[in-house]
Amino acid sequence: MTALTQQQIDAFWRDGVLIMEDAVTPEQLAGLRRDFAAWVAESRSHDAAYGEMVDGRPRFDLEPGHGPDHPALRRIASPADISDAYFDVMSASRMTDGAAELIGPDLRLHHCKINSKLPGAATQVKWHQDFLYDPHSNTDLVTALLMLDEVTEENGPLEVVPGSHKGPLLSLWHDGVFTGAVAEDKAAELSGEAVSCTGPAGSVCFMHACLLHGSAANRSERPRTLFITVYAAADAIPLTPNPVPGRHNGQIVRGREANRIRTTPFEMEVPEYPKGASFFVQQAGDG
Ligand SMILES: O=C(O)CCC(=O)C(=O)O
Repeated sequence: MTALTQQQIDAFWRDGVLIMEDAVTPEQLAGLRRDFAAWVAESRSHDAAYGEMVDGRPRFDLEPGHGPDHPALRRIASPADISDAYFDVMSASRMTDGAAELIGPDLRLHHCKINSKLPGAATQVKWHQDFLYDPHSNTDLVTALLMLDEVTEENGPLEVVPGSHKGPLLSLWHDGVFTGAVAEDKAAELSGEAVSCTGPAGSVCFMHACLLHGSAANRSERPRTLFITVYAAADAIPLTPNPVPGRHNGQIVRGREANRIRTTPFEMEVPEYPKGASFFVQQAGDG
């Protein structure tokens, strides 16, 4: 049995976005929520970003105003590195099946993270398209935003502009400065066209990498936690270093490796060259 109907697949390619309920089993959802609750509890004893990713940068990011009585854990990088529950859902869930049906059959993990908006959290995400953060040799990338809590209009849902994945890509640079977001006049225009992606806990929102999206602050008393996994078709070659390093990044999670040599800049395995060997091809007559 497939995870998605042909109608859902067509809707994804038409709108650039699709919500699928029951993307994980109740046991998988409980495992994700259990580990997240433990990380929130642990964050109470920290007053600055902590933990360590594979490149040495902190894994756990705290929002300004975080404290022991008011935990504001904002982001966890590559949770699949430190939790079997997250690794399992990223690699072997109905969510993984759905992603493979959209851009597979051969599917690779690009990166994963948790974005959390605890009650009252001020965090907003400005309008952008993921492809400009994760450019590849083709656009067969899908961001899967799995809802660990019910997502409503009030707790800071993802907002998208359906159809915007068909282009253009809007620059994140303004007056020579990288702002990470589209221009402010454009953002105001997009807010008028936006649709919220809401759903019960356990739903996933599949979003095309070129879709314009953002999200507002959590105005409610209820948390909004998303487990976000970016999947790429196996033949999409990353053109820039991975922004969220992780030890499973680049791993094939469905199907098989594309028939090419991997050259992901930050994860490239450097072969051992025989002594005296050079990267440069010797010209005839060079010696
Ligand atoms: O956490 C959110 O609401 C937005 C996530 C997002 O923009 C992204 O993953 O690119």
